[in-house]
Amino acid sequence: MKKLLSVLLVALLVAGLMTSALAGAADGKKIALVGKSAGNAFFEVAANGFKAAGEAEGAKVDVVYPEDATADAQIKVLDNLISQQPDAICISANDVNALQAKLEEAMDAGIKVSAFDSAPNPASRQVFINQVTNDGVALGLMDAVYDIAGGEGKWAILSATSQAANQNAWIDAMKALMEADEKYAKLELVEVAYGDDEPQKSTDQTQALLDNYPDLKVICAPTTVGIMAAAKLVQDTEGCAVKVTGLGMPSEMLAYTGADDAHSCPYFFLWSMPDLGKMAAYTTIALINGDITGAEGETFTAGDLGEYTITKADDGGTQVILGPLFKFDESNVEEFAKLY
Ligand code: RAM
Repeated sequence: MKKLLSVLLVALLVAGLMTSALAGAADGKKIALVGKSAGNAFFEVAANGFKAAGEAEGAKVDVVYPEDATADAQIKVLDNLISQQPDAICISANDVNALQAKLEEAMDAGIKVSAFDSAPNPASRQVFINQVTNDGVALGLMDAVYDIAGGEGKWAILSATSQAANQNAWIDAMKALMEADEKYAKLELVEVAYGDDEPQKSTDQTQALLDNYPDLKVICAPTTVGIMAAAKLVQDTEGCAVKVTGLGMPSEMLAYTGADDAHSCPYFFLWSMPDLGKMAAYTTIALINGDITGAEGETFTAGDLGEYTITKADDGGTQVILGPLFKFDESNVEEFAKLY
């Protein structure tokens, strides 16, 4: 009897282990996550969230970075990935159109393709995981520039690369807002500079803006690499009255954020980084499992983030929107810096 009981117990245990091992929605699936460039903490944090969610569902997640923040370097990465036949590729695009042939090749080979953070054109993807609507980002940044500049004066943008799909979409939306709303009429955008999401180039471009426009009031950097470089240079430049805002990581902006003269950045924005990675993972898994195809109107459950509906994106493709823009200032930057 005792023996029978222990055999039964072992059998139950094995069955239990087997079901828990098989319980993931992505058991045995291979997913490749492709960032814009290596060495950018933004992608490392996003990848951690993606990996944790993907692996909890049983997937094997490979995080791959191109040599630099260009489409060519991403094409090399994609070539290599396609030959490995993962179940899905989720990519942050360095260019809107240049990846199309490669991503179509991937989809033709049966690989599901999603994009996060920076969207390649609609033909290049099945669905885009968008952190915040383009208009939401643009309005947040424009109002910050307006507020910090006191409603008038010269301001400049320090962007990532000139081809970056996400930054270009946000900058276009900011320009459209300036045209559409009289409120911004006294703000003069003097230049859009490109730091290529490289710290040194971003610092050099900031220095050039300071040199070329002595009466510049605000630099808006819609890139975490750019804002950190600009905020540091401005803060380290004695007597410099320029203020910096844009999109940043709290951990990278902690030293520069404050309302007083000693700090170069009164406030800046981003979104929930852990949730972005998680959301991208769940959306990609939903594609793999056929729960969604990426068509407008489809719904799916993104783990504990809840239910999401796929909507039409500004570019005519489809997207899922994560949520609102978060504002970080001296009241909360320290707390969020512990997270990302
Ligand atoms: C940089 C990258 C990324 C962008 C953030 C805000 O890290 O360019 O694509 O979303 O900034």
